[in-house]
Amino acid sequence: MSEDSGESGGLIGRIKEKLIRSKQKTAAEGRHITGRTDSAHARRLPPGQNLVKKWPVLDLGIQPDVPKAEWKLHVHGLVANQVTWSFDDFMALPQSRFKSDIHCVTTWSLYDNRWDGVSARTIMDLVQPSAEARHVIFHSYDGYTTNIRREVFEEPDVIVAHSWEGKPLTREHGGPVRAVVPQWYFWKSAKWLQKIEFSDVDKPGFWEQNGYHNEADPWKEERYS
Ligand SMILES: Nc1nc2c(c(=O)[nH]1)N[C@H]1C(S)=C(S)[C@@H](COP(=O)(O)O)O[C@H]1N2
Ligand SMILES: [Mo]
Repeated sequence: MSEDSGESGGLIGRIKEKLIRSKQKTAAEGRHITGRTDSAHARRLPPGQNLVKKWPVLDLGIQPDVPKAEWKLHVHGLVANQVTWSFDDFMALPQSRFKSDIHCVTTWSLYDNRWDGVSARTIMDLVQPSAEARHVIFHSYDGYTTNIRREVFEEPDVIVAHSWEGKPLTREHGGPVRAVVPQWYFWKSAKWLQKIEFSDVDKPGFWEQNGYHNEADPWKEERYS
């Protein structure tokens, strides 16, 4: 049989299959949908995620109670200016307000979270990490750790937050202060933040050592390693 015989295994059959696949892809991406909400949704909700309206709580079973008067944030490692901020010091730093979506690896997403705090860029300006500091490690009061690359920390919407929706972060959600890394799955957003370490070597954190991906891009579904 010649290639272009038209039977399903032939050239035309394969072209048809290719066309169908490309149509399915277009449909999945919602490219030709004129209803704006649907296509916006397709671009906003990463694969495998489901929208929730209420914010779930996830932790390792410990929710450390750190009173604001005792809370301190230590920024250290490969930086020109190592700092330790009390809660009052932290509140006196230049403040930022960002709105972002949460995507948790357990498949829930929550849109439009308004965060107040100090942006990662402000922190970098103050502590001046050295060029060799390619990695940022968060250390928390419950012993939790998580790691991101410096470029991820440098994204303009990364914030060390003390408030959510205009109210102080509750203890269950990581108050007094937590990290928020909106572009990554939410396990990278350390609650009850105690230390930010700038390092020349990567240090996989709690979940990264326990089967999660070292990166956490929800658009690439970097869930488990
Ligand atoms: N310190 C600390 N930070 C943490 C965790 C934790 O157990 N301890 N859990 C992570 C995980 S897996 C998720 S999904 C989010 C959950 O944040 P939430 O409870 O505010 O929704 O926090 C992340 N940050
Ligand atoms: Mo999670």
